[in-house]
Amino acid sequence: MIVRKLEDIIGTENDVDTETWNSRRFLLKKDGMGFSLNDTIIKKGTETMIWYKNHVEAVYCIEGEGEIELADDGTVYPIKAGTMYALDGHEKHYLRATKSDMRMVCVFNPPLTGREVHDEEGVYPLIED
Ligand code: 9YT
Repeated sequence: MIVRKLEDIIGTENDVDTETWNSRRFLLKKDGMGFSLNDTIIKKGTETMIWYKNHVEAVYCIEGEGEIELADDGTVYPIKAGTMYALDGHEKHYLRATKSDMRMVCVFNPPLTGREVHDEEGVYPLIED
């Protein structure tokens, strides 16, 4: 069994901070669960272009407000605490924290391996053994 606390992750190598988001990585590939689990803050007033070509991701908002816009057709879905979205089709999108920081619980399959950050296309690399 694995037990971890956010307070023990903050400030470590599993706390990945960028200009637009801060991801605290609870579970990674090395934990052997088949998925990764992060507690992520999307910073207020930011927009992040994301395109998980190599992963599916489920995102559950537990604090804050914002929106997700699909790049393909411009559909915008509002997000607030209690909203979940799942990128089951590798949708390219823009994630915006409009009114406040948003706090999201993020699950990736295949699992993230460590300190992934988006490349210029919004992609995380697929790291295989
Ligand atoms: C919701 C989302 O995809 N945010 C970007 C960061 C990512 N969730 C991560 O690496 O935790």
